[in-house]
Amino acid sequence: MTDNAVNVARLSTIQDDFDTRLTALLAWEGVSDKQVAESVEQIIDAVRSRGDAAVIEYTNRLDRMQARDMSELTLDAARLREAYEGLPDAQREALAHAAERIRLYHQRQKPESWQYTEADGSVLGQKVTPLDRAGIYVPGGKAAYPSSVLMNAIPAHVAGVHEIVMVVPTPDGVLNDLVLAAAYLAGVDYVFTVGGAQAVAALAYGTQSIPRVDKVVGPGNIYVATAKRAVFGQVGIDMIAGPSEILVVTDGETDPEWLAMDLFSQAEHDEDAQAILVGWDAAHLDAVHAAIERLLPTMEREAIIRESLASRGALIQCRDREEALTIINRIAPEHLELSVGDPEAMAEGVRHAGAIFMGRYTAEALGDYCAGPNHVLPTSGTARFSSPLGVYDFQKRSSLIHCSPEGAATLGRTASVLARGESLTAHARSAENRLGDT
Ligand code: HSO
Ligand code: ZN
Repeated sequence: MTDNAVNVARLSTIQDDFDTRLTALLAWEGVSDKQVAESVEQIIDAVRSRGDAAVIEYTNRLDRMQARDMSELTLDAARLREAYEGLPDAQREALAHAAERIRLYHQRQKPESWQYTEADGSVLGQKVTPLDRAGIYVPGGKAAYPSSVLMNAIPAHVAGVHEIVMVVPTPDGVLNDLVLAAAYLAGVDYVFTVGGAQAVAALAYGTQSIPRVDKVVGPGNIYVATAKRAVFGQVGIDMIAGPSEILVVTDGETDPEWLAMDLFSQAEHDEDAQAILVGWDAAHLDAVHAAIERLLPTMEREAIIRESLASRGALIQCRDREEALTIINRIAPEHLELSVGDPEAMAEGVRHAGAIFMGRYTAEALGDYCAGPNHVLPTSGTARFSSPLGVYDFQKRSSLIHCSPEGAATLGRTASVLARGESLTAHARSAENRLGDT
């Protein structure tokens, strides 16, 4: 190997220490920095007690701005439309195409209210209601993704959320027109150019200018993630996302260069991103490894990809597709690419994955932008118990109970016995009042 050789772990399931090595590779420290937690706490307290003034101070200091009041940190609907209309045609059309597909997909997710009537005329049901207000955090700087604006705001809009408030830091006052255009397309109502823990605190508690929301969603750096965790309970949050991940399964028949680039596509997000390939054809894994070596020097984000592959990447050789399935379910990846000839058959065995990309033509990158499904997905193995961001995250359910006189009598007898068993006499008598003559 030359000095420049790509360092990516080669594992095989026949190694005695395979399990230990896989566990080490998957280990990920969540948000747990004491100093960060302390300064976030301070920021939240300041915003709670001093509102706009504290938001302006932190924004001026941390984002090098000179705002005197919140109006200078507020963008109106006209500014968003202007950003959209000013885009080069190709970008405007691509953004609109993506938004349209994401909207169509999410419309299918809309859960309906339901109810049923029992024999005695009592009615039971469930009523679905959108949140009044949702807050969407959009990172600035290197992770400013217009596609993420669409993925966060469109489900909220489809859910029927009354007001969508977006916050986005603009260090040095630099606005990203693609982000603003995406906000326009997605139906965002207000945009404030603030970020960090101060923006999350403002959304959670409200200030004189920033309306208090019911749920805060969207990715962010460690300060944002820590702040979201801290305000959880005061408001809802979507999730605390870890670095992006992809697990690609190959049957040995996909072009090795396609697979190398699919791995790069997640690795280029950041040094902590995780790209893993699993296959049962050893010669093919060698071919992908060679393709990685060949293509990496051509990548703009070569250094990030190189570091991501070296620290968290792997090419895993397994015995057969059964064993590949065991590995998939063990990892519970954010993105799973089944680059095989019969993805439907294989997908039947997949129990844990944020999103499943089926077949050789379905590059994960298509899902990141415009296939339609959401790209906000459970990471770090949390696909074991959670799901992609969706319309249901912006709605909640209320139970409905409407007793007929007969129903009140039947239920009253049962409730009375149970209430007396709990020594709660008012409960019992409240139920007994409605027993009627029956
Ligand atoms: N793969 C990222 C989303 C993204 N990719 C945005 C490109 N832009 C997390 O799912
Ligand atoms: Zn991506």
